[in-house]
Amino acid sequence: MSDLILHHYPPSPVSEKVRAGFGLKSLAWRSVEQNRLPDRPELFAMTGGYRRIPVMQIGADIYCDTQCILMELEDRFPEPSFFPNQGAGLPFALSRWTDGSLFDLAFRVALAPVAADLPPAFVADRARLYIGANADMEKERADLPHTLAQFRAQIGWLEARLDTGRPYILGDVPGMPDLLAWFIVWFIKERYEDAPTFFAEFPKLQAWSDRMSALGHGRSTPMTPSEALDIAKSTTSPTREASDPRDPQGLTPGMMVAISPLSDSGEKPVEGQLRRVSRDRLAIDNQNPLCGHVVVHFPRVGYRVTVL
Ligand SMILES: N[C@@H](CCC(=O)N[C@@H](CS)C(=O)NCC(=O)O)C(=O)O
Repeated sequence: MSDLILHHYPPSPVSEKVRAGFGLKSLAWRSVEQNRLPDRPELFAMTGGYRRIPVMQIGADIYCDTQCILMELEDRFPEPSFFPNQGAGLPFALSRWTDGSLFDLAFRVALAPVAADLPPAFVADRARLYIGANADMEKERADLPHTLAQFRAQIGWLEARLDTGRPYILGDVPGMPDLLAWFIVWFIKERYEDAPTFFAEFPKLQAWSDRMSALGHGRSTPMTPSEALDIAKSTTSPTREASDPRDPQGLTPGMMVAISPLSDSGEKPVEGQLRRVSRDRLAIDNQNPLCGHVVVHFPRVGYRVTVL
């Protein structure tokens, strides 16, 4: 199998979910550091313009969104599982909370107090992405006590869960629920100045956080964006066509489609010809002179697919 390649940047909290997943499964991977602002020509050539981070690449297969990345890692490296304790399915439901409303609160807690001191282009870009076109970080700063009250109560749910005597969210071994809680806690610990005071009332969460940190990130070695591009160009994707006769949208391989996130974040859709259709995922063909032919994979949940 080709190397596992992660396109990310170190301060990215959503990437931390996958890096910790590599740690949980003790995987070796190649680390391609991307720009924090969306100036990523090599990556965009491969993804067809999907702008979020992280993206996983295996040869000429490109996996967008952590839902898709975690599914693929579980398929390829089933042990140790992301779904221990008969936990299949539930963690994806949990991810709609952690990656949705909980992340939105964490974003405000981490960014609002310091927005005035950060590069304006960075703040404007992220505020547009996570709060919307009318984002006002000054207003968010003034509203921080309310945001913290909401966030604190929900972090309290994790503390209550860990107070049942088990070391991890769903029992004695770590799994995807831990990765989901971890990237939020990691984000706040890394970026919120008052994090030590904030977490002081959550001793179980702090002990769990030490265990999560000890999982590590597996073994990574650096790679440049152009090396990753060369790998895509010199590899043929083994992904075969697949269809799903029960698909509610009647999607079938060969159709031209546009795929865009459901959030109102102004992101451009990715267009391509469908190759694989299933209940959980889609894959499209993407052709670009920089990377040749690649197959780009997306999750179904959270994305709208339009037939062109
Ligand atoms: N649903 C996506 C969300 C990814 C996401 O929002 N990532 C952040 C980085 S932590 C991002 O892409 N920010 C904008 C950017 O880096 O251009 C996933 O699960 O992968």
